[in-house]
Amino acid sequence: MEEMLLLIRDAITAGDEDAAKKLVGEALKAGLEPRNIMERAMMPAMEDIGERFSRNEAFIPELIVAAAAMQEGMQLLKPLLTAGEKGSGKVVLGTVYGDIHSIGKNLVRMCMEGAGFEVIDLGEDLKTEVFVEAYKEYSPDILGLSALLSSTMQRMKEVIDAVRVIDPSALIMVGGAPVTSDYAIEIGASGYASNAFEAAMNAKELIV
Ligand code: B12
Repeated sequence: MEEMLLLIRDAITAGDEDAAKKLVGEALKAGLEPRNIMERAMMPAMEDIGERFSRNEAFIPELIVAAAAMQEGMQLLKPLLTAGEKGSGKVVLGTVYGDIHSIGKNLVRMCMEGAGFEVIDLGEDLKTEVFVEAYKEYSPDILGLSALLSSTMQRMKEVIDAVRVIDPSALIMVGGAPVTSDYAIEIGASGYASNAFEAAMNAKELIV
């Protein structure tokens, strides 16, 4: 089992989409839990490649192929993660302006759907006005903002302030690698989570 997780991790870091898909399929057949595969093989792979990138040992093309291999593996987990109960509430989700990182946000969507939320995924690189318009249009129970860059995470405060003008009690959750719970409190967010599974749990707690 441990070896299988290591192979998945290596396939993703190497950006081998076919191997990633095949190995995730095999791991599921062997009875490994989707959450285990995600937390112990796929996410560590992205951390590895990110660290190598920081040390100038990996470059953008490697990040791109690793991300593609990760998405390929996620496709197999999606039906399992999203096959949950229904009727928890409505979530509007998106990545803030200037930020095109989508993997974490997509994972949050899957886990929230698995927890029974209807999720409207607005996509990535969204201007503050897009969040405000979507909030008016969908009246979600929760608005979720994702940011992966220390430069773009500051946009989250801008979105929170703009949405609170139209709804002072709006429930807004924030997340993404550079975001901390202290930062979430500082910018006035209603909730935070460091991973997608926790995001779904915290979302449920927020709306009870
Ligand atoms: C893959 C990747 C890319 C891919 C993205 C592909 C895609 N479709 O997403 C590409 C190649 C496009 C990319 C580009 C860039 N990247 Co990049 N990238 C990464 C990498 C390696 C992995 C990110 C990832 O997918 N992680 C896996 C997911 C599962 O984790 P996650 O995103 O953190 O999400 C989890 C939680 O944070 C949380 N969460 C996320 N969102 C939300 C939202 C809510 C509401 C909640 C509650 C929770 C939550 O739940 C998620 C699931 O568990 C990271 C390194 C790293 N360790 O993060 C660098 C990293 C984020 N990138 C970085 C940089 C610098 C860039 C570039 C500027 C590089 C460049 N010079 O062009 C560009 C910027 C592009 C842009 N404008 O956005 C830096 C950021 C440094 C910083 N602090 O600002 C990092 C940290 C790499 C590094 N170590 O230097 N990148």
